[in-house]
Amino acid sequence: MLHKKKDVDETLKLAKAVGLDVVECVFQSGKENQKSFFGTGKLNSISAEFEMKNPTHPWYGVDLVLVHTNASPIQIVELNKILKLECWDRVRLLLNLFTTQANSVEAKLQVKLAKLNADKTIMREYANIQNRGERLGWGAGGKHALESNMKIIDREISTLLKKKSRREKSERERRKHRIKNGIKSIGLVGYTNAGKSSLFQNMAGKPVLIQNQLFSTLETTIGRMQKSPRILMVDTIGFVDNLPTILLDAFKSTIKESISCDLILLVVDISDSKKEFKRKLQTTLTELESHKENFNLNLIQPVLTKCDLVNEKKVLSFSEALLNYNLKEPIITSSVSNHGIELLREVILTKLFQKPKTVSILPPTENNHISQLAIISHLHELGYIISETKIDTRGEIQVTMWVDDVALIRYAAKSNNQLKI
Ligand SMILES: Nc1nc2c(ncn2[C@@H]2O[C@H](COP(=O)(O)OP(=O)(O)OP(=O)(O)O)[C@@H](O)[C@H]2O)c(=O)[nH]1
Ligand SMILES: [Mg+2]
Repeated sequence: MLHKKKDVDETLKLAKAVGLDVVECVFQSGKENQKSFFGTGKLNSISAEFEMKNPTHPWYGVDLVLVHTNASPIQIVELNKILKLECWDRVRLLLNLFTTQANSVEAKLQVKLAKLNADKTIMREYANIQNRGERLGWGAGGKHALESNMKIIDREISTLLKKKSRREKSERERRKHRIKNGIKSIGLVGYTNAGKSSLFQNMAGKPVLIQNQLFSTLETTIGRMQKSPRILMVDTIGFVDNLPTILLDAFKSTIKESISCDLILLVVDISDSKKEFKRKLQTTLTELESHKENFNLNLIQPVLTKCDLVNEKKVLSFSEALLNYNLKEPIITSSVSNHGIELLREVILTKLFQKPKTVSILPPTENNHISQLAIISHLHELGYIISETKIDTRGEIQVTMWVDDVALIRYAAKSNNQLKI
Protein backbone atom coordinates (compact mmCIF):
# COMPACT_ATOMS: atom_id res chain seq x y z
CA MET A 1 0.00 0.00 0.00
CA LEU A 2 1.24 3.46 -0.86
CA HIS A 3 0.24 6.42 1.21
CA LYS A 4 1.32 9.77 2.40
CA LYS A 5 -0.37 10.10 5.76
CA LYS A 6 0.25 7.72 8.60
CA ASP A 7 -3.38 7.39 9.71
CA VAL A 8 -4.13 4.38 7.56
CA ASP A 9 -5.88 2.27 10.21
CA GLU A 10 -9.30 2.72 8.71
CA THR A 11 -8.11 1.97 5.17
CA LEU A 12 -6.48 -1.22 6.49
CA LYS A 13 -9.80 -2.19 8.07
CA LEU A 14 -11.55 -1.56 4.76
CA ALA A 15 -8.95 -3.72 2.98
CA LYS A 16 -9.46 -6.50 5.54
CA ALA A 17 -13.21 -6.32 5.06
CA VAL A 18 -12.71 -6.91 1.32
CA GLY A 19 -10.52 -9.91 2.17
CA LEU A 20 -7.25 -8.32 1.04
CA ASP A 21 -4.00 -9.24 2.70
CA VAL A 22 -1.84 -6.12 2.95
CA VAL A 23 1.83 -7.15 2.95
CA GLU A 24 3.50 -3.78 3.33
CA CYS A 25 2.84 -0.05 3.63
CA VAL A 26 5.10 2.34 1.75
CA PHE A 27 5.28 5.96 2.82
CA GLN A 28 6.26 9.15 1.10
CA SER A 29 6.14 12.64 2.60
CA GLY A 30 6.04 15.91 0.68
CA LYS A 31 3.63 17.61 -1.70
CA GLU A 32 1.14 15.54 -3.67
CA ASN A 33 2.03 15.01 -7.32
CA GLN A 34 -1.03 16.03 -9.39
CA LYS A 35 -0.27 13.48 -12.08
CA SER A 36 0.86 10.40 -10.20
CA PHE A 37 0.08 11.24 -6.53
CA PHE A 38 3.61 10.08 -5.58
CA GLY A 39 6.84 11.43 -6.98
CA THR A 40 8.04 9.74 -10.18
CA GLY A 41 11.36 8.76 -8.59
CA LYS A 42 9.62 6.92 -5.76
CA LEU A 43 7.22 5.19 -8.14
CA ASN A 44 10.00 4.11 -10.47
CA SER A 45 11.96 2.59 -7.61
CA ILE A 46 8.86 0.71 -6.43
CA SER A 47 8.21 -0.48 -9.97
CA ALA A 48 11.81 -1.71 -10.26
CA GLU A 49 11.37 -3.64 -7.03
CA PHE A 50 8.22 -5.30 -8.37
CA GLU A 51 10.01 -6.26 -11.58
CA MET A 52 12.80 -8.09 -9.72
CA LYS A 53 10.39 -10.97 -9.03
CA ASN A 54 12.52 -12.31 -6.23
CA PRO A 55 10.59 -15.15 -4.48
CA THR A 56 12.01 -14.16 -1.07
CA HIS A 57 10.89 -10.52 -1.39
CA PRO A 58 7.79 -9.70 0.74
CA TRP A 59 6.16 -8.26 -2.39
CA TYR A 60 6.55 -11.46 -4.37
CA GLY A 61 3.16 -12.49 -5.74
CA VAL A 62 1.52 -9.12 -4.95
CA ASP A 63 -1.13 -8.39 -7.57
CA LEU A 64 -2.74 -5.23 -6.29
CA VAL A 65 -1.58 -1.83 -5.09
CA LEU A 66 -3.78 0.28 -2.83
CA VAL A 67 -3.35 4.03 -2.64
CA HIS A 68 -4.50 5.71 0.53
CA THR A 69 -6.42 8.55 -1.09
CA ASN A 70 -9.48 9.30 -3.21
CA ALA A 71 -7.31 9.61 -6.31
CA SER A 72 -8.13 11.48 -9.49
CA PRO A 73 -8.57 9.40 -12.69
CA ILE A 74 -5.31 10.93 -14.00
CA GLN A 75 -3.45 9.65 -10.95
CA ILE A 76 -4.97 6.15 -11.19
CA VAL A 77 -4.07 5.85 -14.87
CA GLU A 78 -0.54 7.08 -14.28
CA LEU A 79 0.03 4.75 -11.32
CA ASN A 80 -1.24 1.89 -13.43
CA LYS A 81 1.07 2.80 -16.25
CA ILE A 82 4.19 3.05 -14.09
CA LEU A 83 3.59 0.13 -11.74
CA LYS A 84 2.05 -2.17 -14.38
CA LEU A 85 -0.19 -3.58 -11.70
CA GLU A 86 -3.83 -3.15 -10.84
CA CYS A 87 -4.16 -0.05 -8.60
CA TRP A 88 -7.06 0.81 -6.35
CA ASP A 89 -7.52 4.05 -4.48
CA ARG A 90 -10.00 4.46 -1.61
CA VAL A 91 -12.85 4.90 -4.12
CA ARG A 92 -12.15 1.52 -5.77
CA LEU A 93 -11.55 -0.11 -2.39
CA LEU A 94 -14.91 1.10 -1.09
CA LEU A 95 -16.62 0.14 -4.34
CA ASN A 96 -15.27 -3.39 -4.04
CA LEU A 97 -16.31 -3.61 -0.41
CA PHE A 98 -19.78 -2.32 -1.25
CA THR A 99 -20.04 -4.86 -4.08
CA THR A 100 -19.36 -7.76 -1.72
CA GLN A 101 -21.69 -6.36 0.96
CA ALA A 102 -24.66 -5.43 -1.24
CA ASN A 103 -27.43 -7.97 -0.67
CA SER A 104 -30.65 -6.26 -1.61
CA VAL A 105 -31.77 -5.24 -5.08
CA GLU A 106 -31.67 -1.62 -3.95
CA ALA A 107 -28.06 -1.77 -2.67
CA LYS A 108 -26.85 -3.79 -5.68
CA LEU A 109 -28.34 -1.25 -8.04
CA GLN A 110 -26.76 1.70 -6.22
CA VAL A 111 -23.31 0.06 -6.05
CA LYS A 112 -23.41 -0.93 -9.70
CA LEU A 113 -24.28 2.60 -10.68
CA ALA A 114 -21.42 4.01 -8.61
CA LYS A 115 -19.02 1.44 -10.09
CA LEU A 116 -19.99 2.24 -13.66
CA ASN A 117 -19.61 5.97 -13.01
CA ALA A 118 -16.15 5.34 -11.53
CA ASP A 119 -15.15 3.16 -14.51
CA LYS A 120 -16.37 5.88 -16.82
CA THR A 121 -14.04 8.47 -15.26
CA ILE A 122 -11.05 6.17 -15.88
CA MET A 123 -12.10 5.42 -19.45
CA ARG A 124 -12.59 9.10 -20.11
CA GLU A 125 -9.02 9.64 -18.95
CA TYR A 126 -7.76 6.93 -21.32
CA ALA A 127 -9.75 8.62 -24.10
CA ASN A 128 -8.06 11.95 -23.26
CA ILE A 129 -4.66 10.29 -23.49
CA GLN A 130 -5.65 8.83 -26.83
CA ASN A 131 -6.79 12.22 -28.12
CA ARG A 132 -3.46 13.70 -27.11
CA GLY A 133 -1.85 11.03 -29.26
CA GLU A 134 -0.04 9.37 -26.36
CA ARG A 135 0.34 5.63 -26.02
CA LEU A 136 -2.45 4.07 -23.94
CA GLY A 137 -1.28 2.67 -20.61
CA TRP A 138 -1.26 -0.76 -19.14
CA GLY A 139 -4.73 -2.29 -18.91
CA ALA A 140 -6.40 0.25 -21.24
CA GLY A 141 -7.23 -2.12 -24.09
CA GLY A 142 -7.27 -0.96 -27.72
CA LYS A 143 -8.88 2.15 -29.15
CA HIS A 144 -11.98 0.36 -30.47
CA ALA A 145 -12.43 -1.65 -27.30
CA LEU A 146 -12.32 1.61 -25.35
CA GLU A 147 -14.96 3.31 -27.50
CA SER A 148 -17.36 0.39 -27.47
CA ASN A 149 -16.91 -0.13 -23.72
CA MET A 150 -17.75 3.50 -23.08
CA LYS A 151 -20.94 3.16 -25.12
CA ILE A 152 -21.95 0.01 -23.22
CA ILE A 153 -21.34 1.77 -19.90
CA ASP A 154 -23.41 4.79 -20.92
CA ARG A 155 -26.32 2.54 -21.91
CA GLU A 156 -26.12 0.59 -18.65
CA ILE A 157 -25.97 3.77 -16.59
CA SER A 158 -29.07 5.15 -18.24
CA THR A 159 -31.01 1.86 -17.69
CA LEU A 160 -29.96 1.77 -14.03
CA LEU A 161 -30.87 5.43 -13.50
CA LYS A 162 -34.37 4.74 -14.83
CA LYS A 163 -34.76 1.74 -12.48
CA LYS A 164 -33.44 3.79 -9.57
CA SER A 165 -35.83 6.62 -10.20
CA ARG A 166 -38.80 4.17 -10.37
CA ARG A 167 -37.78 2.66 -7.02
CA GLU A 168 -37.35 6.09 -5.46
CA LYS A 169 -40.79 7.10 -6.66
CA SER A 170 -42.46 4.09 -5.06
CA GLU A 171 -40.49 4.72 -1.87
CA ARG A 172 -41.75 8.32 -1.81
CA GLU A 173 -45.32 7.01 -2.21
CA ARG A 174 -44.86 4.58 0.70
CA ARG A 175 -43.51 7.38 2.88
CA LYS A 176 -46.43 9.65 2.01
CA HIS A 177 -48.84 6.84 2.89
CA ARG A 178 -47.13 6.36 6.29
CA ILE A 179 -47.27 10.06 7.10
CA LYS A 180 -50.94 10.23 6.06
CA ASN A 181 -51.73 7.37 8.44
CA GLY A 182 -49.97 9.05 11.36
CA ILE A 183 -47.23 6.41 11.50
CA LYS A 184 -44.10 7.83 13.12
CA SER A 185 -40.59 6.91 12.07
CA ILE A 186 -37.14 7.00 13.63
CA GLY A 187 -33.88 6.98 11.67
CA LEU A 188 -30.71 5.41 13.04
CA VAL A 189 -27.70 7.32 11.80
CA GLY A 190 -24.03 7.21 12.67
CA TYR A 191 -20.55 6.25 11.60
CA THR A 192 -20.11 2.78 10.14
CA ASN A 193 -19.72 0.05 12.81
CA ALA A 194 -21.14 2.38 15.51
CA GLY A 195 -23.75 -0.19 16.58
CA LYS A 196 -26.82 1.00 14.64
CA SER A 197 -28.01 -2.44 13.52
CA SER A 198 -27.49 -3.86 17.03
CA LEU A 199 -29.66 -1.12 18.51
CA PHE A 200 -32.25 -1.65 15.78
CA GLN A 201 -32.36 -5.40 16.40
CA ASN A 202 -32.62 -4.87 20.15
CA MET A 203 -35.47 -2.37 19.91
CA ALA A 204 -37.36 -3.64 16.88
CA GLY A 205 -36.76 -7.36 17.49
CA LYS A 206 -36.08 -7.92 13.79
CA PRO A 207 -32.88 -9.82 12.91
CA VAL A 208 -30.39 -7.87 10.78
CA LEU A 209 -26.76 -8.38 9.85
CA ILE A 210 -24.48 -7.38 12.73
CA GLN A 211 -20.73 -7.68 12.27
CA ASN A 212 -17.59 -6.15 13.68
CA GLN A 213 -16.81 -4.82 10.24
CA LEU A 214 -17.14 -1.58 8.30
CA PHE A 215 -20.23 -1.31 6.08
CA SER A 216 -22.03 -4.48 7.13
CA THR A 217 -25.27 -2.69 6.32
CA LEU A 218 -25.82 -1.09 2.93
CA GLU A 219 -29.55 -1.46 2.53
CA THR A 220 -32.46 -0.07 4.46
CA THR A 221 -34.37 -2.27 6.89
CA ILE A 222 -37.55 -0.98 8.46
CA GLY A 223 -38.94 -2.57 11.61
CA ARG A 224 -41.55 -1.68 14.18
CA MET A 225 -40.23 -0.58 17.55
CA GLN A 226 -41.41 -3.05 20.18
CA LYS A 227 -43.54 -2.01 23.16
CA SER A 228 -44.77 1.09 21.37
CA PRO A 229 -47.49 2.33 19.06
CA ARG A 230 -46.72 2.03 15.36
CA ILE A 231 -43.25 3.57 15.31
CA LEU A 232 -41.04 2.44 12.45
CA MET A 233 -37.29 2.27 12.96
CA VAL A 234 -35.06 2.68 9.92
CA ASP A 235 -31.63 0.99 9.94
CA THR A 236 -29.36 1.85 7.07
CA ILE A 237 -25.86 2.57 5.75
CA GLY A 238 -23.37 4.35 8.02
CA PHE A 239 -20.99 7.18 7.25
CA VAL A 240 -17.23 7.17 6.74
CA ASP A 241 -14.64 9.94 6.35
CA ASN A 242 -14.30 11.25 2.80
CA LEU A 243 -16.94 9.00 1.31
CA PRO A 244 -16.28 9.44 -2.42
CA THR A 245 -18.82 11.63 -4.21
CA ILE A 246 -19.61 8.78 -6.61
CA LEU A 247 -20.81 6.62 -3.71
CA LEU A 248 -22.47 9.50 -1.89
CA ASP A 249 -24.51 10.30 -4.99
CA ALA A 250 -25.53 6.67 -5.47
CA PHE A 251 -26.63 6.32 -1.82
CA LYS A 252 -28.21 9.77 -1.48
CA SER A 253 -31.78 8.48 -1.48
CA THR A 254 -30.95 5.76 1.10
CA ILE A 255 -29.41 8.34 3.41
CA LYS A 256 -32.36 10.65 2.82
CA GLU A 257 -34.75 7.89 3.89
CA SER A 258 -33.03 7.51 7.27
CA ILE A 259 -33.16 11.20 8.04
CA SER A 260 -36.61 12.12 6.69
CA CYS A 261 -38.03 10.85 9.99
CA ASP A 262 -39.82 12.21 13.04
CA LEU A 263 -36.75 11.57 15.18
CA ILE A 264 -33.12 10.80 14.43
CA LEU A 265 -31.05 8.65 16.76
CA LEU A 266 -27.43 9.69 16.33
CA VAL A 267 -25.63 6.49 17.36
CA VAL A 268 -22.05 6.99 18.59
CA ASP A 269 -19.64 4.26 19.70
CA ILE A 270 -18.38 5.10 23.18
CA SER A 271 -15.78 2.31 23.23
CA ASP A 272 -13.54 4.21 20.77
CA SER A 273 -10.66 6.44 21.85
CA LYS A 274 -11.60 10.09 22.41
CA LYS A 275 -9.82 11.09 19.19
CA GLU A 276 -11.73 8.51 17.14
CA PHE A 277 -14.99 9.38 18.93
CA LYS A 278 -14.60 13.05 17.96
CA ARG A 279 -13.52 12.30 14.39
CA LYS A 280 -16.44 9.97 13.75
CA LEU A 281 -18.92 12.31 15.44
CA GLN A 282 -17.67 15.26 13.39
CA THR A 283 -17.93 13.29 10.13
CA THR A 284 -21.49 12.22 10.97
CA LEU A 285 -22.54 15.74 11.92
CA THR A 286 -20.99 17.21 8.76
CA GLU A 287 -22.85 14.62 6.70
CA LEU A 288 -26.13 15.38 8.47
CA GLU A 289 -25.54 19.10 8.03
CA SER A 290 -25.20 18.60 4.28
CA HIS A 291 -28.70 17.06 4.22
CA LYS A 292 -30.32 19.61 6.49
CA GLU A 293 -32.89 20.61 3.87
CA ASN A 294 -34.51 17.22 4.56
CA PHE A 295 -34.85 17.46 8.33
CA ASN A 296 -34.69 19.68 11.37
CA LEU A 297 -31.46 19.52 13.44
CA ASN A 298 -33.61 19.67 16.61
CA LEU A 299 -34.83 16.16 15.83
CA ILE A 300 -31.43 14.65 16.66
CA GLN A 301 -31.24 12.56 19.84
CA PRO A 302 -27.69 11.38 20.55
CA VAL A 303 -27.22 7.81 21.79
CA LEU A 304 -23.85 6.75 23.19
CA THR A 305 -23.75 3.02 22.75
CA LYS A 306 -21.55 0.01 23.73
CA CYS A 307 -21.44 1.38 27.32
CA ASP A 308 -20.90 -2.20 28.57
CA LEU A 309 -17.34 -1.90 27.26
CA VAL A 310 -16.34 1.22 29.25
CA ASN A 311 -16.28 2.57 32.79
CA GLU A 312 -18.41 5.31 34.33
CA LYS A 313 -15.59 7.87 34.06
CA LYS A 314 -15.36 7.46 30.28
CA VAL A 315 -19.15 7.68 29.93
CA LEU A 316 -19.13 11.01 31.79
CA SER A 317 -16.22 12.42 29.86
CA PHE A 318 -17.70 11.48 26.46
CA SER A 319 -21.15 12.80 27.43
CA GLU A 320 -19.57 16.12 28.33
CA ALA A 321 -17.61 16.21 25.09
CA LEU A 322 -20.85 15.72 23.18
CA LEU A 323 -22.37 18.85 24.70
CA ASN A 324 -19.67 20.95 22.99
CA TYR A 325 -21.36 20.09 19.70
CA ASN A 326 -24.64 21.73 20.78
CA LEU A 327 -26.34 18.38 20.95
CA LYS A 328 -28.95 17.28 23.45
CA GLU A 329 -28.08 15.24 26.52
CA PRO A 330 -27.22 11.74 25.25
CA ILE A 331 -28.86 8.49 26.31
CA ILE A 332 -26.26 5.91 27.32
CA THR A 333 -27.05 2.42 26.05
CA SER A 334 -25.73 -1.05 25.46
CA SER A 335 -27.43 -3.35 22.99
CA VAL A 336 -25.63 -6.24 24.69
CA SER A 337 -26.48 -5.64 28.37
CA ASN A 338 -29.71 -3.72 27.57
CA HIS A 339 -28.52 -0.82 29.71
CA GLY A 340 -30.50 2.34 28.87
CA ILE A 341 -32.77 0.68 26.32
CA GLU A 342 -35.96 1.20 28.33
CA LEU A 343 -34.96 4.79 29.08
CA LEU A 344 -34.34 5.37 25.38
CA ARG A 345 -37.75 3.91 24.57
CA GLU A 346 -39.37 6.29 27.10
CA VAL A 347 -37.50 9.27 25.64
CA ILE A 348 -38.59 8.32 22.12
CA LEU A 349 -42.21 7.89 23.19
CA THR A 350 -42.21 11.19 25.07
CA LYS A 351 -40.74 13.05 22.11
CA LEU A 352 -43.23 11.58 19.69
CA PHE A 353 -46.37 11.41 21.87
CA GLN A 354 -45.66 13.85 24.76
CA LYS A 355 -47.24 11.73 27.54
CA PRO A 356 -49.39 8.61 27.98
CA LYS A 357 -53.14 9.20 27.66
CA THR A 358 -55.75 7.69 29.97
CA VAL A 359 -59.11 6.81 28.46
CA SER A 360 -62.27 5.27 29.93
CA ILE A 361 -64.19 2.51 28.26
CA LEU A 362 -67.81 2.38 29.36
CA PRO A 363 -69.76 -0.86 29.46
CA PRO A 364 -72.25 -1.44 26.62
CA THR A 365 -75.81 -0.04 26.99
CA GLU A 366 -78.95 -0.62 24.96
CA ASN A 367 -77.84 1.92 22.36
CA ASN A 368 -74.10 1.39 22.58
CA HIS A 369 -73.38 -2.24 22.29
CA ILE A 370 -69.71 -2.55 21.32
CA SER A 371 -68.07 -4.89 23.83
CA GLN A 372 -65.31 -3.42 26.00
CA LEU A 373 -63.04 -6.22 24.83
CA ALA A 374 -63.55 -5.21 21.19
CA ILE A 375 -62.66 -1.60 22.04
CA ILE A 376 -59.53 -2.68 23.93
CA SER A 377 -58.52 -4.88 21.04
CA HIS A 378 -58.86 -1.88 18.72
CA LEU A 379 -56.85 0.29 21.13
CA HIS A 380 -54.07 -2.33 20.98
CA GLU A 381 -53.91 -1.72 17.24
CA LEU A 382 -54.01 2.03 17.66
CA GLY A 383 -51.27 2.42 20.26
CA TYR A 384 -49.37 0.75 23.08
CA ILE A 385 -51.33 -0.05 26.25
CA ILE A 386 -49.37 0.40 29.48
CA SER A 387 -52.14 -0.53 31.93
CA GLU A 388 -55.80 -1.56 32.16
CA THR A 389 -57.77 -0.98 35.38
CA LYS A 390 -61.33 -2.08 36.04
CA ILE A 391 -63.36 0.43 38.06
CA ASP A 392 -65.67 -2.16 39.71
CA THR A 393 -68.55 0.04 40.80
CA ARG A 394 -69.32 1.44 37.33
CA GLY A 395 -68.11 -1.46 35.19
CA GLU A 396 -65.80 1.04 33.51
CA ILE A 397 -62.29 0.12 32.35
CA GLN A 398 -59.52 2.70 32.42
CA VAL A 399 -56.75 2.26 29.92
CA THR A 400 -53.47 4.17 29.95
CA MET A 401 -51.61 4.10 26.69
CA TRP A 402 -49.10 5.71 24.34
CA VAL A 403 -51.07 6.82 21.32
CA ASP A 404 -51.23 9.45 18.63
CA ASP A 405 -53.79 12.14 19.64
CA VAL A 406 -55.36 12.45 16.22
CA ALA A 407 -55.80 8.70 15.83
CA LEU A 408 -57.38 8.44 19.28
CA ILE A 409 -59.81 11.31 18.74
CA ARG A 410 -60.80 9.86 15.37
CA TYR A 411 -61.55 6.47 16.92
CA ALA A 412 -63.39 7.98 19.94
CA ALA A 413 -65.71 9.82 17.55
CA LYS A 414 -66.73 6.46 16.07
CA SER A 415 -67.36 4.77 19.42
CA ASN A 416 -70.83 6.15 20.23
CA ASN A 417 -69.58 7.76 23.46
CA GLN A 418 -68.37 4.46 24.85
CA LEU A 419 -64.77 5.72 24.76
CA LYS A 420 -64.15 8.82 26.88
CA ILE A 421 -60.90 10.72 26.51
N1 LIG B 1 -20.12 -4.85 23.50
C1 LIG B 1 -20.98 -4.30 22.64
N2 LIG B 1 -20.81 -4.49 21.32
C2 LIG B 1 -21.70 -3.92 20.48
C3 LIG B 1 -22.78 -3.13 20.93
N3 LIG B 1 -23.47 -2.68 19.87
C4 LIG B 1 -22.84 -3.19 18.78
N4 LIG B 1 -21.78 -3.93 19.14
C5 LIG B 1 -20.83 -4.61 18.24
O1 LIG B 1 -20.27 -3.65 17.36
C6 LIG B 1 -20.10 -4.21 16.04
C7 LIG B 1 -20.84 -3.37 15.02
O2 LIG B 1 -22.20 -3.44 15.30
P1 LIG B 1 -23.34 -3.17 14.20
O3 LIG B 1 -24.65 -3.12 14.93
O4 LIG B 1 -23.22 -4.10 13.05
O5 LIG B 1 -22.91 -1.69 13.74
P2 LIG B 1 -23.50 -0.83 12.53
O6 LIG B 1 -23.46 0.61 12.98
O7 LIG B 1 -24.81 -1.33 12.10
O8 LIG B 1 -22.37 -1.07 11.45
P3 LIG B 1 -22.45 -0.98 9.82
O9 LIG B 1 -23.73 -1.56 9.36
O10 LIG B 1 -21.28 -1.78 9.40
O11 LIG B 1 -22.29 0.47 9.48
C8 LIG B 1 -20.60 -5.65 16.14
O12 LIG B 1 -19.52 -6.50 16.39
C9 LIG B 1 -21.54 -5.62 17.36
O13 LIG B 1 -21.64 -6.88 18.00
C10 LIG B 1 -22.93 -2.94 22.34
O14 LIG B 1 -23.82 -2.26 22.83
N5 LIG B 1 -21.99 -3.55 23.14
MG1 LIG C 1 -25.44 -2.04 10.33
